Amino acid sequence: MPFTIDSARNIFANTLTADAVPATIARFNQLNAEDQLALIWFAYLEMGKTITVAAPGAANMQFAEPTLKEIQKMSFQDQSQVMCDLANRADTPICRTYAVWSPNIKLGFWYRLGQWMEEGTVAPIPDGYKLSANAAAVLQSIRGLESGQQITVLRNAVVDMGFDKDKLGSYKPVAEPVVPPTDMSKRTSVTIEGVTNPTVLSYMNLLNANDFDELIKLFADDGALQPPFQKPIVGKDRVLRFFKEECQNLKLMPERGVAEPAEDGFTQIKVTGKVQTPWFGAGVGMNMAWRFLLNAENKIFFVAIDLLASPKELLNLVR
Ligand code: ECH
Ligand code: GLY
Ligand code: GLY
Ligand code: GLY
Repeated sequence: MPFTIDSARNIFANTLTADAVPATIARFNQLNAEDQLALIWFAYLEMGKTITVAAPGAANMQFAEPTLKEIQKMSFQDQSQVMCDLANRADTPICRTYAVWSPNIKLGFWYRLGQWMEEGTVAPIPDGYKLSANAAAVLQSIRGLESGQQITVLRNAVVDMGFDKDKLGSYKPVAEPVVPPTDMSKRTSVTIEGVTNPTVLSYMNLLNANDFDELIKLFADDGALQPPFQKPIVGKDRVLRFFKEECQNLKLMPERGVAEPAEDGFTQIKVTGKVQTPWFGAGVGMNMAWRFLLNAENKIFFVAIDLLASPKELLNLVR
């Protein structure tokens, strides 16, 4: 039977992903907005003691600037209301504006609000705010996660805030401009123990170089990419848009892998290694797997990117 995107999702099915992340998010989503905001505040402050977040670039901040200015002028009470509205995914003008921002713009927006809350120029989390028992339990679970999982929980919480995009009808997504690809003379190339497949090696090298127009040529027309904890993004146009909107300046550091023939002349390849986000650089190495399914022409029919349950999973290359 030929592969479908759905059946492709099951290759290397015994890959252990970090289920603690969606489980924590689900519990977080049960909390009321005040608790959600206070919990993130406490988690963010605690994490800041061991890992450093990079300031967002100006290119990133320009889109959030008008909304930030608007919030700056409000009373503390109105500021708190805006933050609760975002957590509640309410239908307000600010929540609608926020909804269409790329993840990096949303993160930059909260980064700035966090700075102002710390300074005391924007409504802080009330001194001595006491988390509910449930919120305290969720915070305790977050403390127990490895840093790559912690930042994924925070990122997902931020991405999910605001009005529901799917209820907007047609809209224009707002993302930071695409940086030019790295100059040829400055590019790096990875080596992967156990994998010599040129498509897989080019995938890593082209993504590291922000060369999305070349990267997308590695995909089959009906190819798909599945980001961590998400449904597959299907079709070259959509995948290319995702690369340009959400995948700039990543650092992929694959370590090892295995390649095996599959049905219909397809090849399945699993690679494990580390990934860094520009927000935390070398401070956080996320333990990742890539599960590739290549067609007979060596084009990517499917690739899943998984956040792994533990560093031990980096060595799990069995089918
Ligand atoms: C304060 C209190 C009130 C509420 C809020 C606050 C602010 C919170 C802030 C949080 C900032 C969090 C940040 C998190 C960043 C996380 C980044 C991650 C990136 C992961 C990327 C990966 C990429 C994988 C991929 C690979 C591919 O091969 C294909 C593409 C792709 C405190 C004010 C909210 C400020 C900055 C987790 C794994 C490898 C799939 C992308
Ligand atoms: N500083 C990380 C970013 O703007 O993407
Ligand atoms: N957390 C995976 C992504 O950047 O979409
Ligand atoms: N390539 C940017 C970084 O992760 O440091």
